[in-house]
Amino acid sequence: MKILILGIDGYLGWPLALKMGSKGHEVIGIDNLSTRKFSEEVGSDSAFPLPSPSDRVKEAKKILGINIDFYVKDANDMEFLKETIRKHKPDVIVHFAEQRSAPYSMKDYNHAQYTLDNNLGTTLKLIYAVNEIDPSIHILKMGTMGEYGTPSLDIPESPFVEANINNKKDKIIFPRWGGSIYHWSKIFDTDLLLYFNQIFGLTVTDIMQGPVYGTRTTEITEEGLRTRFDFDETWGTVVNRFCVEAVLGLPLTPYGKGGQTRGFISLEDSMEALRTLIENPPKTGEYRLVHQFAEIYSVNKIAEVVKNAAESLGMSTEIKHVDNPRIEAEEHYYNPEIKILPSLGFKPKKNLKDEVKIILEDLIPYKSRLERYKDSIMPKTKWKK
Ligand code: USQ
Repeated sequence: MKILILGIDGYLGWPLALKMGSKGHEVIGIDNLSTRKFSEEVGSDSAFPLPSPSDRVKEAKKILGINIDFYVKDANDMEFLKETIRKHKPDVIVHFAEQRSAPYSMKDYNHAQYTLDNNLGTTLKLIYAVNEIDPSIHILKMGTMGEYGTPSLDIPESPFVEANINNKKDKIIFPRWGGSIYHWSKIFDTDLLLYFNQIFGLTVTDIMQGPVYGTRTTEITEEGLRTRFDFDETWGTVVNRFCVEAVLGLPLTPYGKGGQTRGFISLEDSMEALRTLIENPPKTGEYRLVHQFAEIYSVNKIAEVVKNAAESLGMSTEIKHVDNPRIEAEEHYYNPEIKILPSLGFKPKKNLKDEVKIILEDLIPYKSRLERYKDSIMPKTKWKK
């Protein structure tokens, strides 16, 4: 298959390029390198130094023998996007080219506005470009489990539910309630995809994924192939952040009560799930919503797992609850359905406990590099000023 990845330079984009290339698929990618720039903006950097795009491509060729076409361009540039689709004629376009941080989107008006402009702008351009050039191209879009918020209802793996209001029945969209402007941008993306699936008959997989953790995939076998790894308060996600806190001897920081519960997935399992969805597309003209996570944990449980793993490696670690900078439920019901990936034969192979140990071992040699960015770790971005 020919796969075009929008956002190929990111935490998920790069390992997906390596995975799909290693499986014999043709990989083309676009990235404007914005996450590199934004991480610098908040005084941080990837835990592992990142090669330049051209060096990444060379390493992939040298170590894995794969060819990747990497364009340092903006997927939010309609003319370039159309030119690339026309030139390469992909079977599937993976859309990761979005600002993916909740705290970044909540810093101030400018960051909120950028998040909405960039994320919705790119999705809308992709929809119109695909419709104009070849509406049968499969759009595989990264959404988030955070589109639902934390309702006191089971979360069905389907965009629609049957509602009964005043004895009248109709199909309605299952309620969503984002926990940040970033999460709202993904809700609006879903609305656009649902609408244009009905109008243009586009073929769409809309993935609701939980937070991803980890440093490794089957293909990341050498330093030159590593993907970025963020840990600062803006770009780092909870498991990866706790691992860096442990390595630096800082307390682990559950926000508030720490009962916030999410569906987590390792980097390797996320890549395998994506491969499964790419290789098993929906029927032409179908909109398919997929839940993508492996294990459900609370933030408190994650802190405990990281503490135990760090102690088994000889580090002394404490857990210190800090004031929650976000506005979110700190204790809640959480029961999302998951049936589509298992029905396609996908089974997660990794678990949090084992992976956390590997993350810690991978980070230890970079301790002095991490020290340089220590000031970016404690939460500063408050939802309500
Ligand atoms: N949290 C802590 N302590 C920390 C960091 C986070 O308690 O030091 C808590 C947060 O308050 C939140 C939970 O951990 O309740 C998850 O936060 P996170 O920063 O790991 O993840 P989030 O901001 O929700 O966003 C991340 C990715 C995003 C993806 C989302 C999936 O950045 O791109 O869409 O995970 S989900 O969480 O299911 O919406």
